[in-house]
Amino acid sequence: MRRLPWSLSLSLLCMACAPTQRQTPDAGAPDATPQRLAVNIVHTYPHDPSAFTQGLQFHQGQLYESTGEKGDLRRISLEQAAPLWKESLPDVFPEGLASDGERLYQLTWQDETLYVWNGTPPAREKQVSYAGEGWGLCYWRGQLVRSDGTSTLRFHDPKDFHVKSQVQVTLQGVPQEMLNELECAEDGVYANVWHSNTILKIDYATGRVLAVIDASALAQAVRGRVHSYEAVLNGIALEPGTGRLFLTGKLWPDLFEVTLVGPA
Ligand code: DDQ
Ligand code: CA
Repeated sequence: MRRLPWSLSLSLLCMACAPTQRQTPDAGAPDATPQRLAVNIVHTYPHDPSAFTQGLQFHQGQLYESTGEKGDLRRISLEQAAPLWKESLPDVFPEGLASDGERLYQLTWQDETLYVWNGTPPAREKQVSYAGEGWGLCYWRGQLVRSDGTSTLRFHDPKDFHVKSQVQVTLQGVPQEMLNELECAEDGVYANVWHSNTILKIDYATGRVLAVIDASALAQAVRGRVHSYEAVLNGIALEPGTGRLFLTGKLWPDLFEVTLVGPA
């Protein structure tokens, strides 16, 4: 049997593995103007001011947090700042956190390792390696959505974490970078923009920004009580069933329940 040239066999192999770059179907057409929203604080709850929040996620009726730097996975509550349970991950820098209802998935920043947790309390089931940085993570319709600090969102298969497709996030045609913590909602994915008070709501299919949310009221509320340049808005969790929206920040003493409101 004649062997295929090396480069051809490689490209045939990779037809199955290369992620699909989604194209905006009507690229070139002017984007619809995104909604402009702001946050309204409904309740203020305690948050551990030493928690370098990288992921906030409801899982099986409980609230979990992934903390970075010398990080951990922890179960938290609205009643007290101290975690109810935690397991340290001393050798990595943990990042985004997602739940598929059964398992928790936790990214790491530059360690190229995904931790998969299972059971109550969560126990480490396996580690999967991936290429690139890990910033935010959320789960939507059988896929894990990952941000990595660029304007690209990648859609991973939860089984082996291979990238199935990707989309570029744009606001009226302009790529939006520094997308950090994510939260998957039915009608779009919320993303914190690192070192800003802005949360974007993004269309899964086209990457277009549907809404620009001004969360500066939260930074205002913690002003004078945070003491690090890195103490920025990060942490978005939607409570399944109630739809309550919770936001916090790295090293922030408060965790907020908010509603989104239109411009005054
Ligand atoms: N990332 O979350 C944007 C992905 C990474 C943030 C790293 C921030 C610097 C870490 C230094 C810790 C100082 C408190
Ligand atoms: Ca989240």
